[in-house]
Amino acid sequence: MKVKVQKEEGSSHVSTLRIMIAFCVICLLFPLCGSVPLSGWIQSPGHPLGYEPYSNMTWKECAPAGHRITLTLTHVDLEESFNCEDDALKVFSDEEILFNLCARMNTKELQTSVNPFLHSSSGGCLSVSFLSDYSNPERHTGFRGFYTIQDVDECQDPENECTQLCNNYIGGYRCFCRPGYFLDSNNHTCQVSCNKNYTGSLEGELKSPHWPSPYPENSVCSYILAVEEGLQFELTFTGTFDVERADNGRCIDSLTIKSLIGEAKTFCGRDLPSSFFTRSKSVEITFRTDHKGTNRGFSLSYKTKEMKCIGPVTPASSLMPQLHEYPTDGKVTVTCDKGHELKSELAEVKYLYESTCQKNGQWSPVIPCEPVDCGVPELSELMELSENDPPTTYLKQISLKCKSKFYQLNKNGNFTCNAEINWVSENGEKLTKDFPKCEPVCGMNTDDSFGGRVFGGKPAQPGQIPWQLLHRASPRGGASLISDYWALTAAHVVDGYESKPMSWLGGIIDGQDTTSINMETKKIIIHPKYNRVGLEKLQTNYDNDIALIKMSARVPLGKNIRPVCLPTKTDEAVTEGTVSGFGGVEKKKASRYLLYGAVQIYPLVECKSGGSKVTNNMICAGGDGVDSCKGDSGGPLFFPPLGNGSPDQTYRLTGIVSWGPPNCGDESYKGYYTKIQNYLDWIKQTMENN
Ligand SMILES: *[C@@H]1O[C@H](CO)[C@@H](O)[C@H](O)[C@H]1NC(C)=O
Ligand SMILES: *[C@@H]1O[C@H](CO)[C@@H](O)[C@H](O)[C@H]1NC(C)=O
Ligand SMILES: *[C@@H]1O[C@H](CO)[C@@H](O)[C@H](O)[C@H]1NC(C)=O
Ligand SMILES: *[C@@H]1O[C@H](CO)[C@@H](O)[C@H](O)[C@H]1NC(C)=O
Ligand SMILES: [Ca+2]
Ligand SMILES: [Ca+2]
Ligand SMILES: [Ca+2]
Repeated sequence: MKVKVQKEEGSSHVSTLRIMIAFCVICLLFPLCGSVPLSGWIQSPGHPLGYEPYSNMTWKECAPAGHRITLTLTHVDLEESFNCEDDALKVFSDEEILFNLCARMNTKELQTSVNPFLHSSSGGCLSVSFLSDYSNPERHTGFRGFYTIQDVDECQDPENECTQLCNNYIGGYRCFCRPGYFLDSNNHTCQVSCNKNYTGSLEGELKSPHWPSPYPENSVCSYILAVEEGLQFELTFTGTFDVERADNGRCIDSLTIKSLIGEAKTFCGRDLPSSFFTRSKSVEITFRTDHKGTNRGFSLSYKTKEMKCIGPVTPASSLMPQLHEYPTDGKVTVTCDKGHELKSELAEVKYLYESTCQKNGQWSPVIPCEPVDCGVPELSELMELSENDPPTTYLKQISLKCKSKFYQLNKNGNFTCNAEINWVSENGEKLTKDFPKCEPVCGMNTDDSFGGRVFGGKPAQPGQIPWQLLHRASPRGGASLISDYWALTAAHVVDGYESKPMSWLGGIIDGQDTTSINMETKKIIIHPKYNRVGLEKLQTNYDNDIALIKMSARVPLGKNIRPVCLPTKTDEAVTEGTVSGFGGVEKKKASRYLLYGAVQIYPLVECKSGGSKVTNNMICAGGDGVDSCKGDSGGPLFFPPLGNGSPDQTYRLTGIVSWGPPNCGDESYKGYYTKIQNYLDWIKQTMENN
């Protein structure tokens, strides 16, 4: 089917006539009537007799720029169906559906709820589609309506608002301004002409437009003050100052004063700004206003003054002499503040130079005083900075920590960069490669599920006695790790090995474990008073049965291998402890597994079984079927008994398994241990010197 447009076709309906008259009046009012197809009728095929099944009619019209199309339906009578699925009249504006109509609609209904919405956008298109299905149970007349193309009154549209006055015309609109204003290049905003160039003027007054009446909206006024070199301006605000400001203090309108040097100053509100010197031979004053408000503006007077310089020449410095202002050609000595220095090669001395006040009010030369930089310190392999890439200049703080949780710093790890370019602690100690130190955390095990005393020889769990070391080959013996390099053992275990490297195992509870940590000795130092007896000096009476072992490499501390603490000289004598080792059980020579047991410690006088060999350098202990045997020698006797240690009560080495009567475990016999407390100085000195 074709688009069907009929012009000025007569109709008998009275209401249609009324609408037509209205349409003709519209037509008369607009002179464009003749040039574009301004109006016309559209109707369904066969109207008013009735439409056929399978009718299909479409119509589309587009408006020129600044116009829109309005459609007025005078008559709608279509077969009624749910959602107008059978026969339908659809109206679209720019491809978007406005209405989907069917059934019979009276004129009132059309005029109130349909026609007011049937129009295109400005410059847009309106289209109609009419479709009927295969059957018509009754005769229906179809639809009829007329369209007009009209100018859009943009002055009514808030989005196109002109800031002052608006004039609508056919095909467009124009903004215009009240007298005294001009239209901005955006064609909508009205502005005042208020720029002024006062170059060469030595004094005068400067006011906002219309002052003291309210200043105009939407204005940007730029004033220029400029004089010759060697002079500056003094600006003094006079009378009322009233520039619109929001409640939150933000400037809605603003007065901005920008000199050649320094930051621009911006003023608003009602407080009269105090007078000031521009420190510059020229200034640009900008006054900006928004689209509303009735504030009164500003008035200021300007005068020229001789140029002066002011301090500081550069941040973090002081001047000699110290004055409020300095005349041109005046000289000052600039001294950098503590912790700051001159990085420039121009400076002969590292922290002071002379500067001269120039005619332009600026100092020359200006060399910045920069904070000294301590740099990233060199640290031991066990230590690191708490932060990556921390700032390292004057007064900045760095924080050190140990990389491994099995170590701890022996001093506070906070250091500050001082003026002498050193990292120093709160107490003034200098940071060096050897200070502070990461020291192994001693006397801690991984025995957290354990509590209470333990009796009898029981196998140890991994990490339960992490300081226990084993020499598996002959002579089988034990030792106790006391740092990440040193271990303590009995002298008789290592006698004869001082010049041969020995191989010790750590982190081990099963003597056949092949995954244990293997340590080679670098030095074995037997106590100088270790008592060898007999002609060939092949025997010993076990006095001073103690030796220090230094490993050839740092022991890799971890969960299962950690040092035990040493006692202090003031520790009270203990009456109980735990002894451990891979020594004999019952009649066997050696145990495959690390065993431990609780022992009672007795006063020496009660240990008569030891006979004449017993000295004050020994501790005697034993109990409830637990004793140290051959093969345990060199191993630890420690306190508190295993299971009772905590961060507040760390495990301390009380004794070294030394000797005992041949039948170990015998109730009446005791074991003898080297008393660590008697050797603390020797241990400390030997470790320091080797
Ligand atoms: C109506 O006619 C138009 C072309 O005149 C066609 O594109 C459209 O598919 C037709 N619609 C139906 C339902 O026949
Ligand atoms: C303002 O109007 C002029 C002509 O009246 C036109 O040339 C110009 O493009 C318009 N400017 C804007 C921003 O619309
Ligand atoms: C102001 O006027 C002076 C001369 O009177 C001129 O050199 C200068 O360029 C002008 N400044 C501006 C911004 O128009
Ligand atoms: C070290 O400095 C950090 C912050 O850098 C602080 O949290 C900590 O308390 C300081 N430690 C000491 C012991 O002063
Ligand atoms: Ca039908
Ligand atoms: Ca218009
Ligand atoms: Ca305003």
